[in-house]
Amino acid sequence: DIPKTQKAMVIEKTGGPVQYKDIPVQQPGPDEVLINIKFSGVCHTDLHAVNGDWPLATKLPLVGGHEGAGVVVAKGNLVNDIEIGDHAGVKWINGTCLACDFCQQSDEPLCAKALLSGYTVDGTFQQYCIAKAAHVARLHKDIPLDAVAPVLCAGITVYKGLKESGARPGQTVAIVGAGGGLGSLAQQYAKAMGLRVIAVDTGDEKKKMCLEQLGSYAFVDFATSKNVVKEVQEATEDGLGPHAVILVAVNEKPFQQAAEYVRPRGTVICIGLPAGAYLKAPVFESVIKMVTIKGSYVGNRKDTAEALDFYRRGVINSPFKTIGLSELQTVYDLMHKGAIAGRYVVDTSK
Ligand code: 8ID
Ligand code: ZN
Repeated sequence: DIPKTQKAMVIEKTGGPVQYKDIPVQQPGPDEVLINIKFSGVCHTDLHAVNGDWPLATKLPLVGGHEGAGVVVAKGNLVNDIEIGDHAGVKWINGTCLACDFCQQSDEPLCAKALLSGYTVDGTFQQYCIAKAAHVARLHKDIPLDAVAPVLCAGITVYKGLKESGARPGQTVAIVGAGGGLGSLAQQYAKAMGLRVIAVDTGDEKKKMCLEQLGSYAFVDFATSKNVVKEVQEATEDGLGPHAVILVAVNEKPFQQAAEYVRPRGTVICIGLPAGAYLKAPVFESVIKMVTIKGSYVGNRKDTAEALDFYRRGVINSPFKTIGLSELQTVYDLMHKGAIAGRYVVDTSK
């Protein structure tokens, strides 16, 4: 039975606070499903949304969250390829037009009419969330709903970023921001894809996690290193630098360093979205090293299915901690301080 009201974390205005509230459960439209969210990951994007960090307004009031895993409990009359009782995931791309130039070429994240979960439409920090059936992630019933939640944004995004980098098995990739949510999953995906990983982040807890749990062979501490560029290059076998750099830090500095330490012919993939940040690279080195610098934005439906398939095969084991939905602010406070190794997942029943 679907209740009339539910628990949710809501912000009334940009800047917060985020409040635990009873709000109505919505009905899905003809092409939508209603999902009983059991667990949701907390992405730094959710904190950017609260803080109004980006030049794109959120809806208000807003229910954030876009890494939600749960069970389909209702569907519109046009939905015939997902059933009530199926397990499903709500991701950042809540829906797209499916008809524009970009959607036709499976670049759905580039659709001008894309609905964004927990940003332009209400997201997964509630017990019942709506998404377009076409975009809902299909989850096998043997997948645990808590552990898979972070895959629904962090996993898809870093998997796509690694593909966009063009790095091939045996090559080396630097993951910058390795100790956070995206970074920890990036190490696991990179390893599963046959890449060798240099982790860049700070602190002993993250260092230990990267080297002992996530499979990186080197760790560069950006806060204590005297020369990050040199250290990253020296961590590669021939000293020429990593073939690819995946930037998932929430800080402008590494976006201005990566082109310096990436290998000639190498690729810098920008994923992190620090407020007001600019890319900067020396023209001389970028030219004579033939460096590629590009952005990568979540993933399409196929990337989603592929990233989930890696997870289901048991090759993605990234640490997460679970906390009640009502304690979301605690997660934001830790995240703001850079004090989270891995990902937090909220349990919507608490
Ligand atoms: O599609 C996309 N492009 C996409 C998808 C999802 C998330 C982009 N994002 C963006 C988020 O909005 C956010 O800006 O990716 C960024 C990272 O999200 P996250 O992994 O959820 O954030 P986190 O868990 O807070 O991890 C950030 C890590 O960066 C480290 C921190 O120590 C933390 O571990 N870091 C920082 I801050 N400065 C660093 C530096 N100079 C650094 N690591 C290395 N060098
Ligand atoms: Zn996210």
